[in-house]
This record gives sequence, structure tokens and C-alpha cells, in this order.
Amino acid sequence: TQAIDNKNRLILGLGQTGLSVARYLSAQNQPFKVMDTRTHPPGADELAKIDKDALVDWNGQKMLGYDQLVVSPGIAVTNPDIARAKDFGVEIVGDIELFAQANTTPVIAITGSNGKSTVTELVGLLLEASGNKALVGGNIGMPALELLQHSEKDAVSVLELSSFQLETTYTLQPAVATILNVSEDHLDRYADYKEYVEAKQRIFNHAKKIVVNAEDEVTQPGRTGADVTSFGFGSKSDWQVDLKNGALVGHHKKLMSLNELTLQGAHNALNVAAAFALLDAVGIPIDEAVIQSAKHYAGMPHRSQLVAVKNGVTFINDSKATNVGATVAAINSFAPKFNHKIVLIAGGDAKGSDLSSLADSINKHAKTLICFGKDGVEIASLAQDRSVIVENLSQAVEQAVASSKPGDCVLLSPACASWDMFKNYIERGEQFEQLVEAL
Ligand code: UMA
Ligand code: ADP
Repeated sequence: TQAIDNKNRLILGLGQTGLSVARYLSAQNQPFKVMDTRTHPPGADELAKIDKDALVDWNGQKMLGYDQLVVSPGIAVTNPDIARAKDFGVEIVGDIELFAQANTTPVIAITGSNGKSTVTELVGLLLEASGNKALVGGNIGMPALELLQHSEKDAVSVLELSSFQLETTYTLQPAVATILNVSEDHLDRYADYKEYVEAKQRIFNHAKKIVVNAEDEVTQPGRTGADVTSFGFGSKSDWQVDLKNGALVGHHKKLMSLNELTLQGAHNALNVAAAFALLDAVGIPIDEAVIQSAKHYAGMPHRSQLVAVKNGVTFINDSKATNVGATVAAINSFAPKFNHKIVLIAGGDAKGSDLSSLADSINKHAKTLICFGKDGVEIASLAQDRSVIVENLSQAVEQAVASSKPGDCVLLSPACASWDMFKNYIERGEQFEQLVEAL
């Protein structure tokens, strides 16, 4: 990676992102300090190995003395100290902007409310199946700056980007970019839905090519003249999930039957179509090796994953469904297979989202609704005739067993973040799996 300017930088946040920025700047002998609002930020010990004096107390006044603030995605740029520094003329960027300034590889950039990690991981696997080197990172968990170390000739970078990361990114020029879908999320960080959509749309700013969801208008770029291809359920899409004929179709040619996919659900078939569209956009043929690899992809843990079948009841862990869109997709996908006998476990912190759009799917496809957590009562109120409120996940599983019959499906798909009761969605999903295994 090339040397960068000698700006006086302040890293805000010392989680994974902040630490990756510190490592990156330190490797290039660039000066920096770090602030975090937490007394014991997670990266403190690692940072001390790089520079024991780098971490300083959070201080809004001192922020004004830096050239640039490198803000972690977990901190809102509307934070009053950051907003004041910006007004004062201090540059505000994120780790993805630093990545963009140094990167020399073609970038496949992926955002959306749901399916980002699945599509990002899948694109990485498909690139490898086609004989290319893939560097996979961003919001999926590997900070983007860490990829620069590994970049070699002919590598392709695949970045999952959150709306928070996109807010502080200005010069990224993806070879291809996509917004997979948009539904309400993170409204605790945005003034309104429009602002959330605008953050996502930033991914298209300098994209050479664009992949859109034909059935979701807000995934389509505002600007005209862009090189656009589409995926979707309808026959007008370039990459089509044809549910009627059970086929995945690329440019009017059948590529495979949908039942050959290991991934579950129509929403996941769309994810495969999106992945094919992204590969095609960077000139990679969707050949037999790529198609085979897609068929075998089983998806990521905690996302619509089969846990066990106990006494004829199927248990599915979809703990990663942290917003309404993901839960609606899961209910609608699994309902036909289980004859509309879904026992849904939902609840947690809804992050300010309007939960009412869950009502339709629940009323059509769920026989019982078991709710818990901060916003559990509100979810229960959407279908009072069939809802039960419980205290915790253990009681929820107990109740689910009592409410289900052979052939039914117990689906943990909370439509909410887990923070009110768990460390994260992983802990919630693991606890669910343990409770089910113990039955
Ligand atoms: N925090 C403070 N004070 C600070 C800094 C952070 O309280 O000074 C809190 C934040 O509010 C947040 C937590 O600490 O609750 C973590 O924030 P962070 O910015 O330090 O996060 P990182 O560890 O750097 O992880 C981030 C992404 N996290 C967020 O955007 C919240 C990770 O995505 C990502 O994998 C990682 O960078 C590498 O790129 C996680 C995530 O939850 C999976 N993303 C959100 C989502 O997918 O919904 C957007
Ligand atoms: P993200 O990284 O955007 O959070 P994930 O791939 O981790 O996406 O999946 C998160 C949740 O969204 C899971 O519950 C998953 O089953 C669901 N999901 C995956 N793809 C889609 C899609 N295309 N539409 C709606 N929901 C989806």
C-alpha cells in the first residue's frame, strides 16, 4: 500500500474498525490519536501494543485541533462533538474512505437492508470457484483496511457496506455496486426513512456499473445514464428467480432449478441471482463451476438455518433477522412448506422501526406468535388472537413446544436487535439452538 499524507488524524471509536485504522496508519508511520466514549474500549489492549500513548480521553474541544476525524460506524456523525468539528472545517471520513484512497483492486460493493452478508460471502466463494482471488471484508466482520495487506495482482475486493460506513465514504469507485433491497432499519440513527435510503444510495456515486432489484424502486439509482442490470422475480429482470417454473434464469437462459439450491427460501434465491449479476458485471462468466458452487452454498449461521426436527416439529434459527424485512421474508418463504403452520418467536429492540408491516405475514401464516423483549408487547399486539408474551427465550421455546404439532415450524426470527437481552444476535441464536437441542 502506498504512503499517505501526513495529516494529523484522530480515530474515533476503538472497536474492530478503530483498531484496523490504527494498525494501518501505524504501518505507514502516520501520526494519530484515538478517542472512545467507553472507559474500556474493546481494542485498548491491542492498541497499547502499537502505541501506549495513542488512546486519549474523549474531548470535543480537542477534536478541533485535528485535520481529520476517522469515525467508526458505531458512532453517529451527528454526535454534537463531531458535528461541531465538521463545522469548524475538520475533515470527517470513515475507514472505507481510507481504503478507497489506497485500494488498487476492482471492488464489488454490496449494501441493502437484508442479505448483505449472504451475498458478500457468496460472491467471494463464486469468485474463487471461477479461479479468481477474492478479498472479502467490510461490515461482514473483516475491516476493509485489513484487506489492503493481502491485495495482489488480479485480486477482486468484495465489500459489504453498511449505511453507516457509506455516510463517511466519498471517493470509492466500485467496479459494480448494488443495493439488494431496502426496508426500515436503524431509525434510531436516522431522522427518517428517507435519510436512511440516501445513505444507502451513496454506494452508487462513482460506481462504474450498478445492479438493482427490479421490484424495489429505492434500490435503483437516482442518476440517469448509469450502466444498470437487474435481478428479481419478474420476467423483465436480467437475472430472474422464476418461481412459477422453479428456475433461475440469466438473460433468458435457464441456469438451474431452484430446488437444486442448498439455500432455503425465495429471498435466498434472489440473493443468488444478485450474486450472479455482480459477477457478470465484472466480466466473470456464470459457467458450470460457478453454478455448482452456488448450488452447494449453505448460507451463514443464524440466517434461516435448520436447527433440528424434534417430534416432527422443524426448528429454524433466523436470529440474524434484526428488522421487519428479514422476518417477513422468512415467514413468507417457509409458510408454503409448512402449510402456514408457523410458530413465530419474535421480539427484542425494534430500533424505532414501524412494526405494523409484520401483521400481514403473521396473520396469514403464523398459527402462534410468541413475543419477548423490549418491544415484544408491541409485536404481540399485531395479532392478539394468537399471541403469547413470555419473559425470556427459554420460556419462548417451552411455549413453542406446547403450541406446536408434528409438521409445524418453530421459527426464531425476531424482527428486532438483540441488545436488550443478549450480547448480540449470535448469542441469541446459540441460546436458541442449545434450548432446542436439549428438548
Ligand atoms: N461505541 C461506543 N463508543 C465509541 C465507539 C463505539 O459506545 O466511542 C459503541 C457503538 O455504539 C457500537 C459498538 O460500540 O454499539 C461498536 O461500534 P464500533 O464502531 O466500534 O464497531 P466495530 O467494532 O468497529 O465494528 C464495525 C461494525 N459495527 C457497527 O457498525 C456497529 C461491524 O458491523 C463491522 O463488522 C466492523 O465494523 C468491521 O467493518 C457489525 C454491525 O452490527 C456486524 N453492523 C451493523 C449492522 O449490520 O446492522 C451496521
Ligand atoms: P445483512 O448482512 O444485510 O444483515 P444477512 O445475509 O446477514 O444480511 O441476513 C440477515 C437476515 O436477513 C437473515 O434473517 C436472513 O435470513 C434475511 N435475508 C437474507 N437475504 C434476504 C433478502 N434478500 N431479503 C430479505 N431478507 C433476507
